Amino acid sequence: MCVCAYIYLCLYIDVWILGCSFICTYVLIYIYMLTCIYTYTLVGPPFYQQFKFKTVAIRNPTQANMVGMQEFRFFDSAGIPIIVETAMNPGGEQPGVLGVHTPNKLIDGIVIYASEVDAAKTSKWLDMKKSNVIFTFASLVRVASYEWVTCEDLPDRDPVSWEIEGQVTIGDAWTLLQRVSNYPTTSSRSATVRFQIWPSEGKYTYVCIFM
Ligand SMILES: [Ca+2]
Repeated sequence: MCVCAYIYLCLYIDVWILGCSFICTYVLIYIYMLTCIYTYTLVGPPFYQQFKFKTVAIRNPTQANMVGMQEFRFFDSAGIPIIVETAMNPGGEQPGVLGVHTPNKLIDGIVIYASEVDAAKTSKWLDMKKSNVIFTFASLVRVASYEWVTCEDLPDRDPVSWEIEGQVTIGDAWTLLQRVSNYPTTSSRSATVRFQIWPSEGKYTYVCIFM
């Protein structure tokens, strides 16, 4: 019900039927606004259990034959990290020693900085096939934003175009949530790149107050 219609209804009931004062009307309007705020704060990111990161393009494919990132993180509307259960890379092909640059390195919380590069300590995902990374959560989650961390070396491998898709339950169809094209990914090493895929819930509360 719109605000004007609601106010008119309150006036009609209070004044012409119940004989109440206008104060009663104001109380009802206040209750209505509280209800409205409550309703809007329920609005938020939809639920998904899996997310897919699809590499569309890397910075310099003529100089690099693979994509790479050090970390990938998801956050709720309050900016609180949401723990990923697994990160898989179906069809991917990692270079070098088997098992070193697997997709689980994206969610281990380890970032190696350029100043402390040690091949034995690196914890990054590399993929010569540039195939999709599937992030799975233990249950349905509401993701509002995500971020990833560039590798400690070779900016040519950084993603500059990608897509994020969500899946409600494993086996369902994927829903495209965000398409990023020709993003000016920083050339800084071990740098964090963050993106919002759902507006903050605070925005909805703000709109409601001015109704
Ligand atoms: Ca890592």
